[in-house]
Order: sequence, then C-alpha cells, then structure tokens
Amino acid sequence: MKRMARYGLLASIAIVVGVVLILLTQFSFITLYEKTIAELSEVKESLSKLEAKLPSLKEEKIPSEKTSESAPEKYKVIIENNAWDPNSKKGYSPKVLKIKVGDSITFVNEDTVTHTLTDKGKEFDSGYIMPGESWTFTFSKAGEYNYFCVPHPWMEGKIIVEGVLTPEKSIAPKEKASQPQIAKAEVENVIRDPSDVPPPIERREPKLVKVTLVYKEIVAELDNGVTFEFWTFNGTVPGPLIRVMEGDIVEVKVINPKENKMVHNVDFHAVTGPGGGAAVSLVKPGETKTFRFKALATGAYIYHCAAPLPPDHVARGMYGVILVEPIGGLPKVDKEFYVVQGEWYTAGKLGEKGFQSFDREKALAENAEYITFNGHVKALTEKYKMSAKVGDRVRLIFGVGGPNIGSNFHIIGEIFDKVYLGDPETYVANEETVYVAPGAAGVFEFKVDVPGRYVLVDHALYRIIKGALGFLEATGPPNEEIYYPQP
Ligand SMILES: [Cu+2]
Repeated sequence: MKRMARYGLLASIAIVVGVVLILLTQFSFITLYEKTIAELSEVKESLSKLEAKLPSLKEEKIPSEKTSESAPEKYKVIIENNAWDPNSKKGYSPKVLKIKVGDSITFVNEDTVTHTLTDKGKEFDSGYIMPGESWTFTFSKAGEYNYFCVPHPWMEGKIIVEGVLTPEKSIAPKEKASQPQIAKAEVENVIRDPSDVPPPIERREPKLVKVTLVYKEIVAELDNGVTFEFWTFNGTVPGPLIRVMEGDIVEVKVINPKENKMVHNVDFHAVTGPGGGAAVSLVKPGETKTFRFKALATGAYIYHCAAPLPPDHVARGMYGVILVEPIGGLPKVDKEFYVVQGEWYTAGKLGEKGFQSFDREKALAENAEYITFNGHVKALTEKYKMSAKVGDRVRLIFGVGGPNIGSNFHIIGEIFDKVYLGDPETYVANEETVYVAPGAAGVFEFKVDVPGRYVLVDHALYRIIKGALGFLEATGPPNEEIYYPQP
C-alpha cells in the first residue's frame, strides 16, 4: 500500500509538471506569435508609409503599359520672330519640352529668315524651314535631345522623351528628316572673270561713287561635278572689284532678294566706323538698305559679309576687294587682273562628286577640302584664261577671303617689281612670295619679259592639289637676253 501511495504521488507530480510545462510552452508560443504579428504590422505600416511617400516611383514601375495605353500627343514649338539676331534673346519656345515616346512636335518658323533644327547626335535634322513654314517630327526613341539651328548655332533647345519603345511603334517607319532641295546647280559656276576689272581712275577730284551689292545664294559648281551652296555678292566669287579714289564718298546699296534664306550684310575694311558698315547694311530677305562712307586711306581692302554667323557667310564665298587709289589714280599698266583666294569645307572629301553640304566641324578644325582662286578649282586653269604679251606691265589685285587660311602668294617664274598691301607709296620692291592674311588684300605688279606660262600658286604647295592654281599665258617673241630655253 505504502509503495502504491508513493507511485500515486509521483504520478500526480508528473501530471502537474506536465500540465505546467505544456502551459508554459503554449504561453511562450503565444507570446512569440503575438510579438511576430506585432512586428509584421509594424513592417507593414512602415511599408505603407514608404509607399505613400513615393507615389511617383510606384507609377514609374509600369511606364510601358502607360505609354501603350495613352494616345500620342501633338506638341508645338515656335521659332520666334527675330531669333536670327543673337542679341534678341529669342529662339525656340518652349526651350525645353518633355514628351512621351510616340508624341510628335511641330516646329513653326515665325521668324523672317530660314532656320533648322539639328540634334547633336543626328537623330533628327529638319533641313531648312522657310519663314512661315513648319516641320513635324515623331519621337520614337526615349532620350534627351539637345538641338540647335545650323545657320544660327546660338539658338538651342532640348526635348526630353520619356517612356520605352512599344513593339507596335518600333516597326513604324522612322520619319525621315526633309533635306533642303538644293542639290541641283542653278548656274554652272560662280567664278568671277579675273579680267573683269573696272576702268582705271583718271580724275583728280573726289566724287560720289554708287555701288550696288546684291546678296545672292546660289548652288553652283566648286569643281567639275562637285556642287556647293554659295552665298555671294552679285552672284560671283569674289564679289565685284570696287574701285574708288581717296576722298570719294561711296554710296552702297544692298539688296537681299526675297528668294534668299539668310540675312546678310557687308563689312568694308576700307570703312572707318563701327562694324565697317555691317550694322547699317544688315537686311533680311526682301529688304534693301543704303549707306555711305568716305574712303579715307589708299590701299586694297577686303569687304565681306558679317551677318551671323560671320565665318559661315565668309566660308560660303561672301567677300570681295575694294581698291582705294591715290588722287589721279594708280600709274597706268597694260593688264590688270583680280584674283581672290578662299577655302571650302565640304562634307565630302576632295574630289567627291555631287552636291556637298557645308561642314562646320571641318571649318572649326580649319581642315579645308578645297582651296581655290575665284571660287572654283579650275577657275584660272580651264574656265578663264589670263593672258599678257611680252613687254606688258601687269597689275594683279590679290585678296584672301578665307575664312581661316592665308595665302603665301607666288607666281612661278616671276619676281614682283612692287608689292603693296596698304599705301602704294610703301611698296616693297623685288619680292617672290608674300603672305596675304585672311581678310587682307594687296597689289602685285610685274613686267612680263619672257613668253610662256606663269603659274599662280599658294606656295604652301600641297594646296595646289586642293585647287590653289592659276595660269597666266604670256605670248610674244623669245627674249634670249634674259632667258635661254635651249642654250
Ligand atoms: Cu551673308
């Protein structure tokens, strides 16, 4: 009995311990569970707080669905009136525009001159947008596009295209940028005949000299089979030789035909006054202006267009020479010629046939494809003949339009008797090669003593290959006292 009672007591203790243990375990489980639930709620709460804080992030998770669901929108960017003038603070409006993939923008030219839109990565290029015309482009690729106007590069804008390309849109044909319709030559060439020189000055009294300059934009040949869009004075490169006397009043009438795309003006290096006349001769297509200046100092001077962007206008061929002679005119000679050197920056390499657009990158690098006399590779070798007779005294008015490269002017087989870049009184005698800077002109005088071919070059001689070559043919009896062809 005693042993049974002991067993009973032990069993009871075991049961009580078991129950207590079970209760304890259950309690800790419950506590843990409750704790976990509480913690989870906290996490959930902070998550919702975080979500509430970032609504935009939540939206951006599904851009492709949104893009494909929403219909494409049409936007408008205005090219403002007077945007051509860098001081006007006008340009593209709005300057920055945010759109979605598939949206299109119509660019409306409300200015009075032609503009373009070209993005630096070349995703789009509007070509020329004439005044009053517009150009529409659909953006099918996301990204940021910084664009500018080719003739007026200070005009800049930005398009931000958001979203991704949907399959439907990716197979849609890519909109092609319109190209300016200028591939065909309007005239054969813009060469000025080197013999086209005004008559000598024989008077001693100053007078009013009237000059008309017509700004002409012309597609023509730069070499045989190579065309380029030239901007010119009176349709030739160089523009006309203007011949006046010290003390003359020069009245310049400038005309910009309405068919033109650009504003133009003229800066005479012979003018004493701000801009050399540039500000008072700036005219838009369809306009005309007249201004006067007094020719104060003798010498040969370049005149050139200085409309924005000035180097672009010079690189297109807008330059010429004005010769200011002393009272009574320069001494008489037998032959006079007029030659101006300039260099050309074409998209295609030297000799590449077809229409060549202007390449500003090459112009900035001063890496010219062509260097010519009178606006054509073959101007003075094939197209026009310069000739003289043995015994002739020759005067050559030679200038450099540039815009970047000066000329080391030389005539193979001749020595210049007189060279003067300024006042004829300050001439240098007996010269061979003379540097003429871009934007400068000089007078070269020599006597032809021996018959044969005399070759005009830029004595940086590889430039001959680029076109800096001309011939002067001298005819007449041999002069064996001076030169012995067959001793
Ligand atoms: Cu111009």
